[in-house]
Amino acid sequence: MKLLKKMALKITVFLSLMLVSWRAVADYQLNMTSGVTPVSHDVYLLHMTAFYISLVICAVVFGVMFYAIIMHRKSRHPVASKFDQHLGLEITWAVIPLLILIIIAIPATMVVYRMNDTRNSELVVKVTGYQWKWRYEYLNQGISFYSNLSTPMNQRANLEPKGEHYLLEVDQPLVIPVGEKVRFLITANDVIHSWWVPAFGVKTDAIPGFIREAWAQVDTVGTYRGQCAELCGAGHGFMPIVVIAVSKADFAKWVANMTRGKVNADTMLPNKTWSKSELLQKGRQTYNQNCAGCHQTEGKGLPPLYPALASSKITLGPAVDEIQLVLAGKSGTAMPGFDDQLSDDDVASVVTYTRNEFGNNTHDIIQPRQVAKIREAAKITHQSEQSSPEVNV
Ligand SMILES: [Cu+2]
Repeated sequence: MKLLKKMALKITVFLSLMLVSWRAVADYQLNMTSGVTPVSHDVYLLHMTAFYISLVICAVVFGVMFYAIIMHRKSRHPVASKFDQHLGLEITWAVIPLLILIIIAIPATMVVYRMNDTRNSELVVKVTGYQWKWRYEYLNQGISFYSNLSTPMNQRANLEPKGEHYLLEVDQPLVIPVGEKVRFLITANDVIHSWWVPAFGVKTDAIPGFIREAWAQVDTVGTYRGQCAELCGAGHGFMPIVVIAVSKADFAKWVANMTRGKVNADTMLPNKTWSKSELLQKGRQTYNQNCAGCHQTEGKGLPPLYPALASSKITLGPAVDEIQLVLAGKSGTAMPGFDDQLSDDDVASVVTYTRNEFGNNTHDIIQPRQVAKIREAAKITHQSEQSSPEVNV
């Protein structure tokens, strides 16, 4: 009686634990989602078809196996039959898998074909992977921008609680209209990255020197998140993708705003004189987005690969040298040139920041127009270098 009671208690505890954990499990989804584009729906259907075929194979194979184990056990069949070389059986078990493979291969080929069919697209976006950010260029609208991780440094350093979209949020998301076929031209500037948005069924390697294509036609307005899916260096986990799908009318408004914003930025900002605190504030932001991945938040770097900026020859030496280094990079090292990634005010603020932070108290203030001058001078030198062979001829 005591034993029975003990057993009943154990079973009750086990069942209630199962109930609790089942609730926890219900929050997770094991299967793929069907996504929001024709390609992702196709991929999902293909996946489910292959899954059900596997289930049937599994049931048949295990059925035959257990039948043999039970019906031909030693107590029932002490002497095994000794036949071999059954031609009909050999042919059957070679042909059946072949047929199954063909049955799966036909829809799979059709899906791969459809995935790569980028004809008749209404919008073309070039996607370029950088260490560690994405650049989006709307080829016919003249819009181009970089999309940087926007999760605050304090969350990354475990000094603040992590937000809902930790490491899956950016300062400027890609915006596309719903119901239009958007063609993506995917490439990279430095190493191999991979542009992966699960809800679109798109995961395409971004390879320097190659342009690879993908497309999406989103049915539903919403925000879709993805990540770089190719191990691309120390900041691989810090280059998320955020795509916002909006109605066609909202997209037209967004394009108009972006184009207007660009005109303002190009014409207004270089004339402005920035205060030191403005520069430091913007500089901190620019630094955390572009530099902290290698040189670290505290400017200590990760020597010898990523040098420290605290009390370094660069941040304490002439400001012109530092600006030139930021713009042009340093060949043979991991330092890329930021000439086409950072605006004049970005460079001015980040250089001001690095020369006044990390114990580098140079009191230097760099204005965007100084950067513009250095940039212009570098362009002229570059052009004359390029044109000199023609002069010699
Ligand atoms: Cu990457």
